[in-house]
Amino acid sequence: MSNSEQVKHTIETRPTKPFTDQKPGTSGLRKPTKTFIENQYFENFIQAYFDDLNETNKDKQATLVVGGDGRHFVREGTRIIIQMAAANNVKKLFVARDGLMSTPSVSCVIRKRNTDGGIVLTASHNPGGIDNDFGVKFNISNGGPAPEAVTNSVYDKTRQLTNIRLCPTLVNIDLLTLGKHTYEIEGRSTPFEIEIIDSVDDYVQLMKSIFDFDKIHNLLVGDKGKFPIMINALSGVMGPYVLRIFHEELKAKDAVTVKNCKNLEDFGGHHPDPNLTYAHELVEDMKHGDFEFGAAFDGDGDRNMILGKSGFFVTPCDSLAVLAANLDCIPYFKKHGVHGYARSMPTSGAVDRVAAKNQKSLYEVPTGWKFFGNLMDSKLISICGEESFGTGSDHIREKDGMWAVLSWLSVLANVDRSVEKILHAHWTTFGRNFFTRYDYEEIDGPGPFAMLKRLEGMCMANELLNKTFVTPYGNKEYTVTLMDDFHYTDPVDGSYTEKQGIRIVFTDGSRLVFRLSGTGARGATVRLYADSYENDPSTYTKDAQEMLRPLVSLALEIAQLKDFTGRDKPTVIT
Ligand code: VG1
Ligand code: CO
Repeated sequence: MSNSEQVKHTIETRPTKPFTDQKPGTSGLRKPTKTFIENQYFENFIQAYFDDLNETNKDKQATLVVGGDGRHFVREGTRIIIQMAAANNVKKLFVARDGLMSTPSVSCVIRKRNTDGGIVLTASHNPGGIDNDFGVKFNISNGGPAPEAVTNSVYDKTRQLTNIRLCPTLVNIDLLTLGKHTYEIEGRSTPFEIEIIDSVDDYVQLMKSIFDFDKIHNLLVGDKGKFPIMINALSGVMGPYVLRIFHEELKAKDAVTVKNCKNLEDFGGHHPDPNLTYAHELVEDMKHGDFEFGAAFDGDGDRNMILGKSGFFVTPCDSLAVLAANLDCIPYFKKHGVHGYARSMPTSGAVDRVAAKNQKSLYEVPTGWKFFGNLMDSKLISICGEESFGTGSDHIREKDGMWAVLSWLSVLANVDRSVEKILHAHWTTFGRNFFTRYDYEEIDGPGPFAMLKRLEGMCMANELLNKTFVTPYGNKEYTVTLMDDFHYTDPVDGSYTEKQGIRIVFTDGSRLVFRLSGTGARGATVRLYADSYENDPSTYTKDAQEMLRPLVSLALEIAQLKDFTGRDKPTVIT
């Protein structure tokens, strides 16, 4: 469908008052949904973004993609962005049908259609609905999350904003029907264009160019017998992607059981976060042993959780390492080669061992996908990941849940049909990094900040260097070889980032990390990460929590966590 109206829309300039708290965190701006809806809070943030875009583009008219994860206010937010884009010199908007597009898919569309960037309306793994969270992420022309230089500049503008611009008469746009529309805007020499695009098409084509779909089809329903799997979309944006890829493209409806593929504005009241706590339904479904493989995604589809038969859990750190070690199972990497690997700082060192064996470079960056972009653009890395259930490659510039699942199925099709056996073989070759993360979520008051402050002071004074601790649990000894506040200089553009987490490294290579979450919308969330390495094969089948108990107990002691936070146990353990 194509339509071109004759009416001229006028631009209205509406006064507003600036907000002081619109600083984007690890991945966009996240706040309670009501905060976004009230007092033009959302409009202000979007206006600051357009102001910044027009300033950096020197008023060259931009083309952008808009999509979201379907949570409450995504569709209305999409309509507001349309009205504001028309009034802010945007040439063209590619709008996802019904406002729905996964974060990786937005990245794909930005790259494929050469746009200047995109806006993703999502608070990702945070719960949705009128009483929960909403969020906005900006992506740049490489398809990746805006780097800090951009988000800081937008933030500066949010604090000075005096008015917003929009075309209030641009209403009743049919977001459900694919097609192009052009609108005449008064005061603009060029018309404003909108194209409603399919949410899934571009992305599916990209996946088909990366993976051997025939081979995955054969794994699922081929001559070696059915390979039943379970996919749970947690009522996020991934439903249509799952149905299209597994049922239509891979023609594997018989083998692929799906759940929660209908997108809900409040994700059914759940956290759309694929981990053992919040994706409990998948864990239960897997326990019976009827499925060889299980996976879940987060609200916006960039995270993934991988389970093997009977719920065998693959930690995201191991998932990254296993994929890094088996990239030759994926046609894309055969064609493009494999540059280096990267992981976020708190992610376990499992992938480092694969890098060492394969003689590839390994980069360690701060938490947040935005730090991988330059490394990929400069062909320094091909694959990267975070302990927070994020895995991806340089096919786009976001982490990609579906890519991770198709990568795993490729490994299962080529190496061994058992996830558990693949992991055991991996540990036999490389040894095993035991890893866990404790989250203490939504703590009120200043305690968490004071705790971090004290740890920062300990770093500055080098207080713990060479100190030996006997752990309160298990009488194990640990000697500190490094304690610092992680900072990072981007090797490509030299940009510098500091205070990215307190890191304590021990002589045996074990590590503890403490940081505050940058994605929460209320209170403060403390994250504690523990990583230790074993190369004694008798330990490989041991329970990670059991193995890490001494290290974790030491962490709690060093940080005096209970005293500062009032919490004696975490809300989530992964
Ligand atoms: C968390 C994760 C981080 C991830 C970020 C965005 O950030 O720890 O690894 O990149 O979420 O993921 P934080 O600051 O809360 O620890 V997503 O899927 O919510 O955009
Ligand atoms: Co996400």
